[in-house]
Amino acid sequence: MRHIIVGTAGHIDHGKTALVRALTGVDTDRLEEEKRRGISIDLGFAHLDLGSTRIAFIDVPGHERFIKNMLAGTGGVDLVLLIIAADESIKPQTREHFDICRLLRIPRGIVVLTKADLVDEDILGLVRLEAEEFVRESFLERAPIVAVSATAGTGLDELKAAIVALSASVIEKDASRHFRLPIDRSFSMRGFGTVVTGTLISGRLRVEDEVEVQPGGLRARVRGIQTHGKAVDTAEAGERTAVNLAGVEPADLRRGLSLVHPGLFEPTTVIDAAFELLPSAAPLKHRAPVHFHAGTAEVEAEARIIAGPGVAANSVAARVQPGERACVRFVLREPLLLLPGDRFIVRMFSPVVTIGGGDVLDICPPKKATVARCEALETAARAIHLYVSESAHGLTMPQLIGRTGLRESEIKKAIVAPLISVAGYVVAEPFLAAMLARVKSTLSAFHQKNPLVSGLAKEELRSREAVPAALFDAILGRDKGIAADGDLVRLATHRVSLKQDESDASAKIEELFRAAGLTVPALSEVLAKSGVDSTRGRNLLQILLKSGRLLRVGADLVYHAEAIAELRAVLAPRKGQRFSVGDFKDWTGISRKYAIPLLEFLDVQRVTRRDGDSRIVL
Ligand SMILES: Nc1nc2c(ncn2[C@@H]2O[C@H](COP(=O)(O)OP(=O)(O)OP(=O)(O)O)[C@@H](O)[C@H]2O)c(=O)[nH]1
Ligand SMILES: [Mg+2]
Repeated sequence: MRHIIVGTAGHIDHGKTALVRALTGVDTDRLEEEKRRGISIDLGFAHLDLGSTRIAFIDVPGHERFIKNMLAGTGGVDLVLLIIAADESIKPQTREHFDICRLLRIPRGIVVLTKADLVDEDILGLVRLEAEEFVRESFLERAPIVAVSATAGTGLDELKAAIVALSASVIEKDASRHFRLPIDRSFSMRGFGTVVTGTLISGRLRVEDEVEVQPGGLRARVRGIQTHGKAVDTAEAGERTAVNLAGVEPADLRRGLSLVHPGLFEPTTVIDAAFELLPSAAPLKHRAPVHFHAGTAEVEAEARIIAGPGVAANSVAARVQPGERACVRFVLREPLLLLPGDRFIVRMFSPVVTIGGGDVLDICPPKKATVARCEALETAARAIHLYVSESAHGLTMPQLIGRTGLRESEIKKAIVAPLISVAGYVVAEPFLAAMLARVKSTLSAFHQKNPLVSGLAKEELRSREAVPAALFDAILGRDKGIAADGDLVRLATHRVSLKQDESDASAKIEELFRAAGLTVPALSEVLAKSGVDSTRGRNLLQILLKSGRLLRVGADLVYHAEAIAELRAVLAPRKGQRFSVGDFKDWTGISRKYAIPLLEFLDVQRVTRRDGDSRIVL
């Protein structure tokens, strides 16, 4: 089954609703007020199967006061029926609806001349010519023009055939993309609870899925799905979808919100966009207040013209001229869920008329933007490169998905030189190179100043660079010139080299400990005798400890390795023997003060094992 969404468009009273009813048998004017006034106010929905094509009709109101509602229905349309009443020809909302369809880039359509029964052949021929002229150089230039009468039933078969023929060229919306459902209705249904409807513009939805309502971030569970009035397990992109939700109240939901998969996207209040001002509009001024429509949503916004050649930044004199394209920032009064590539429509405040529309380029732009930057955003790979270069330390895959709306596989394709993936971050090579250069110069200065210290604390280096620990480790690991030794980082070439007086002192310290054997001297005493100042003395001690010639047994207790070897030799012949601290003192002549820390040290070394009050020689 092929699914296509067919929307109506056209001036009030031109027979849109009557045509949908003639085609489907459904009167989409359901509201009491619609029936009373004989006009459509809100969107109407009906469907029809033609062979293997399932057509969902979205009937829109023509009244200029309800363009807002018309816009909420026109976003996901694959094929538009541009309705022109044969007895009235082209009227203001014929133009405005047609402009909207062009700006939203609806890809195809059919011009339908309605109420053909009310005019003679000559007039019909004339209106046909006017219609041809009207759509010249637009997406409808070669579109079929079909004359119909909803009352007489003429032309309907020809129209159906034209719809089926054109639907063959509809590129189906992509079910493999991220799920998005802009809500166009929400209500409560007896026995079901909360229900929302909308055109599933991308991805797919399954019963029992968890969904997120954006903006707002509420979570809900999909209790049931209907498409075309039938319960289904899965709805796919391109289908009109009704979703029964558990966990949210009807009052939490309304037209303009979207359902998405949880945790992927954040709403935004500032976007940069490629904007097109209609030739019929007045020049657009910098900071003009506008109505911004995207998907089923509408918010008030301020248009800020982005500086470019001939346009000074934030200049009050900046203007977009009629018929021109420009880069424009929209500052939204309320957050909206938008993604790059979304189409939008802009309407003026007074008079409230459609003045233009465009493509969302960036949903999280930096404070200052330029035309060149906006232009770079038009290809995904360049946009990703830009986002990564502008970020503090690269972006993760979830961040890139949230920023671009692309799939992981598409983003991966865009990760080409100079971008690379490191520890879950996409970073730019120049950023890595600059960081490594900084780290090396810091290390080199540090070694120069502290030749006796083997390295600088990694955490100190990392916090200077302000990057996450895993990323920092991976970046350091990429450079053979840097050696990480536990928590210390050094240049790979750095060796602690002792000057003559230092190596004398080092030998002296070692000798003092060796000579002391198990009768351990106080540290301060040894350092005082070393002949160098206490800071250097402590550094030398560190080096000796690191080399293994001295061993740290307690906080202030150091033994020469030979003394410990001697102890092991005392214990070795007693393997398996149980002994007390007293025995140990007898065997070694060590006082109780030192026996305890030494035994604990030996426990750790697995020379002995503590067992209750006694120990066993291992
Ligand atoms: N004679 C004749 N009258 C028609 C035909 N189609 C619609 N009408 C009449 O025209 C009037 C308006 O028709 P609708 O279908 O409500 O027009 P619409 O375009 O949906 O109007 P809005 O939704 O308010 O923009 C109604 O009184 C219809 O009966 C037709 O083919 N022939
Ligand atoms: Mg109508």
